[in-house]
Amino acid sequence: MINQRWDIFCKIVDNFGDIGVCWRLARQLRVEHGLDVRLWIDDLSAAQAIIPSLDTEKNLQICDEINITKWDENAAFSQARDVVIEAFACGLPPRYLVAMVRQQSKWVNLEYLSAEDWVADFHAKPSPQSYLNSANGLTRYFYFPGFTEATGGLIRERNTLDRHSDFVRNDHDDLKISLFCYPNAPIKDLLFALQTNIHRVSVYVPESNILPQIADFFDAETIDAGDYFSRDNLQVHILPFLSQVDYDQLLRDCDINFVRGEDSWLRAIWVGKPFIWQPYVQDEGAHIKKLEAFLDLFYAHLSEKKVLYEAHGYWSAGQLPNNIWNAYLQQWPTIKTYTLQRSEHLAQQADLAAKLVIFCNKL
Ligand code: TRH
Repeated sequence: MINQRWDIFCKIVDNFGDIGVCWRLARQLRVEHGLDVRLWIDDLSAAQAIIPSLDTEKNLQICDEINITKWDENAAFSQARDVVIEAFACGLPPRYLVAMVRQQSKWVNLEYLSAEDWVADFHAKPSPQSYLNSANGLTRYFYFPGFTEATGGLIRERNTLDRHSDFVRNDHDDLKISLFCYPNAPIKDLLFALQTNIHRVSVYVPESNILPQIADFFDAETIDAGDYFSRDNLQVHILPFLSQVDYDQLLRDCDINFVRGEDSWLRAIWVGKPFIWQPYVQDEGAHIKKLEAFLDLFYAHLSEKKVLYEAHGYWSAGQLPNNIWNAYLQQWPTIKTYTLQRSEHLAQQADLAAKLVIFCNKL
């Protein structure tokens, strides 16, 4: 397995999830499995938020032992690698497919994470391809991450469950909350509820597209990283967009984490603290099915789970009544104990990178 050469193709569609997942996976394949990984990225400027050392002017470079190649139509597609990971059905360049046929590369499409039941039925299924001619020998495999043994597993590095951190230095006994969500979340409802909380609350907000809502709540004309606002029992700290390592630490330090999409969702699970997840909005309410499937799976063994369904449901629907939030807070100690146990239980399963390497070896 050592020195096997892998390619990962990443198209940044929207937000940071695509590159966030690809970067974590690339690093883990390199560090924990010794693979020679090349990561193709179509939008280096967007990727720089996740890979701060990336030079957006360079088409070829090495960051953290990963070969990064700018993916545009002028790129050299003549050398395909042993294993090719197509992230989130991003579509491979036709000239690269020609090289894959020559190399007889193993081709895996990494899918989005979902806790829905159908995932296990579709995971690892082959789809013979007929590019160039009908029998080119290429087969594209669907690789579905997931929460059960019958799926492709969850991204989790070796040190993920190391819970020590001191990112947020806060001497007070405040309730600490991190806030990362989509702009349609009821951010002002949340801030209003927190303002009237009986204990002090500190909210940490890494820079993202929700800052206008926060500025609006505090009647601020501008808002930037480093700003601090307070009203009654609520303090809000605006942070810069953090490195993944620092973001993970922030999650470890907070008592409640609001997370979104795919990668921050998973990190919130691994830190074992209560969290509220907002799924990425999809057509025809597909994200609500995804949310319900996850709540059913994750809180399966919690008897008092109504409050979790309500808090998540309202958060995704764009309003958060005070009584729902207060009910959630009342349950918080129970949710805290449960989340930690559930996180540790899930971490007993093999992780995605380990399963992916075994899967590709067997192809
Ligand atoms: O940015 P996202 O909304 O990404 C989404 C989802 O992945 C969604 O499933 C996908 O369909 C869509 O993109 C295209 O949320 P996500 O997945 O949590 O990704 C955010 C990444 O940013 C994650 O790797 C954590 C990282 N991050 C930091 O590194 N620093 C920060 O300060 C913050 C807030 C996040």
